[in-house]
Amino acid sequence: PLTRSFSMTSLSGVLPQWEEEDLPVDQLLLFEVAWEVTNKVGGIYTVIQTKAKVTVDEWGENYYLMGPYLEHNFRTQVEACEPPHPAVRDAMDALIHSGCQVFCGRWLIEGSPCVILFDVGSAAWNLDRWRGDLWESCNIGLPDHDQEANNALILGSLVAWFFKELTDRLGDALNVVAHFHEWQAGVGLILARARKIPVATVFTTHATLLGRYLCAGNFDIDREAGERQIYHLYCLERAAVHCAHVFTTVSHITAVEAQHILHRKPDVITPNGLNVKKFSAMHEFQNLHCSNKARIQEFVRGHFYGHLDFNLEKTLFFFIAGRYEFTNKGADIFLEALSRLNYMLRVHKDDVTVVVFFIMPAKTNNFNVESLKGQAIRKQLWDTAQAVKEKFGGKLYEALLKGEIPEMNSILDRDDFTIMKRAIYATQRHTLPPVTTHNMLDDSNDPILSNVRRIGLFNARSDRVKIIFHPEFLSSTSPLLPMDYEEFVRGCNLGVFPSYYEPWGYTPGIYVVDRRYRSADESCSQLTQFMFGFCQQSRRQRIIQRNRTERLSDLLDWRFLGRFYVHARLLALSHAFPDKFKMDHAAPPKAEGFRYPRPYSVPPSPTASVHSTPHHSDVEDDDDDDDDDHQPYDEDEEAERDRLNIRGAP
Ligand code: G6P
Ligand code: 1S3
Repeated sequence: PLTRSFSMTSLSGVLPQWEEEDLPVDQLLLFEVAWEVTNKVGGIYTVIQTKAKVTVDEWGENYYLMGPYLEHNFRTQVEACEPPHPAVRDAMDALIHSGCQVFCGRWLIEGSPCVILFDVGSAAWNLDRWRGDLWESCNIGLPDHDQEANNALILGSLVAWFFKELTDRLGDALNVVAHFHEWQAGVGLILARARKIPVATVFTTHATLLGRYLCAGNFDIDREAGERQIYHLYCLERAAVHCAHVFTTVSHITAVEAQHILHRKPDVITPNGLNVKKFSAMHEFQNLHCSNKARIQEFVRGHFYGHLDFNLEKTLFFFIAGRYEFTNKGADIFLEALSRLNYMLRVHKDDVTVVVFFIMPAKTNNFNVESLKGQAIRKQLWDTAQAVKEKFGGKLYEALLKGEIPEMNSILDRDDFTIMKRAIYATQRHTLPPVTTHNMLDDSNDPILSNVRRIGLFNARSDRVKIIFHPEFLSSTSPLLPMDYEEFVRGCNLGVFPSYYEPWGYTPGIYVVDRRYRSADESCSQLTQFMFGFCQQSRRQRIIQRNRTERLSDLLDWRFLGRFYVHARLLALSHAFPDKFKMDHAAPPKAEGFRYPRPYSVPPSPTASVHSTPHHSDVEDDDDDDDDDHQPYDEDEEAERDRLNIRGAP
């Protein structure tokens, strides 16, 4: 038998060391199943997409992701190919020969993992039969009208069928680990277990259904689920949790919630990581901030055409992004705090302007004309400026060749002035710059727009806080704001995530708004103070804060956090195939001993910066000489330090 053992030691000042034997991946196939594979809906997409690289590094061609086939996603994100493993190909073919559409390809992300995608629509004719199968196996009945539940059933039935075909072909040659994320993928797990298909199963819940609905309080969970008409979904979720060999959640707080709501204590906590890109010097990502901010500024120039009476050099970009759950994600208190911030900035006659982006997908009917027109006008002004510059430059050059300094007033003729005047006239507008970039399908009931109307933040000239609601996830191919989310985040100054319900926030917590022991109003005041304080920082102080934030990124690196997944898989194997896989120490690895890392390349920050919360000094600075918070701040040195910062040599 193969015996795996884990032990952890933590060394002061470094990541915990974890000695482990590698899994015998050549004797295994790993499948991860999720509704968000190649399909961005919320945070699970980020988990799966960023984790792919470390998982492929470990598992190579024996790793597959599975999810729904959506034509647009496949066309834009996947390169079709044959599955590398013959048994996987044969299992896929078995489904295809029975009339189902199954696709395989390389997902074009870092690591290029193989994906197997199931066309749910092509198998919908089986729905009645599969509803019956589900009832037979676990007495969960799904109502006809619930499209989401039916899609989950079809995907799950296809996945379980696939595993049956696969394991029949593999025999004892290879063992299969199947990791399912969230209830939408859970049906596959329930059916696989009910049919005694020999796969080791892991189920991860990223957020419980009822948690999303309820957020807090004591309640009768069955009654609540029934009243909200999600009882059947709750049953699917709970069944998947209890069928899994190993159950995991993404944070301790969600583990507590799962214990109460789903009645199983998670075996392992699998915190979410990121595929952290290491920079050899601080100025690299500072420069990235600068170049990406310039792209956001370009967009803002177009969006606010005719109203650009604010100084873009003194404009800060804030954002909130994620699944459109207005209250859970804290968009409600964010808007309220922005309204208060607007008032404070106006009263203090501050010359700072804050442009705030809400990136939350809602139902839309494409971009609106006014937003597209703004970018077209900006482009026209740019082209005009370039044309005049060319002409001016050409004439100047000719004159200099003749040894003359031309008469500057006559170097451009009347036509040039006409072209420029017409370009300026085109920037006249009789409406305020739009709050939303798209045509909303339900404009009047949309929670963000309704609240914007209530607080009156309509992008008026006098407002110091401007709002842009982009109700679609960002994409580098957008004709409006062609940027990836990662680039956009880099270009912004502050992300604001004041969630009320959040199993795992992908943010390092520079300011922490307390939402647990305070009223919504108190949290809102706290958030307003944080944002107002941020607006009062100098550029230099923001640069220091960015340096510090970047240092925290090691906390979220999959190279460290991926180990919890390794542990969960091994635990599942030891439960499913106890004769073959044994674990010496069943205790999961701990993250104790993690210290905020301080790369050698980081010089002591020379300048004062505003404290973040919680105060970092206990944790970060106790044995380091970076006592910059206590240094006097010298405004005169700021420009020079900026210059040095660009060169990366302070
Ligand atoms: C980076 C660049 C600096 C730039 C600064 C702007 O640090 O290296 O050249 O001045 O970003 O920061 P801000 O917080 O004003 O966007
Ligand atoms: C959930 O997705 P969400 O954005 O709806 O899962 C994410 C990944 O585990 C998690 O980060 C987030 O808190 C949850 O909310």
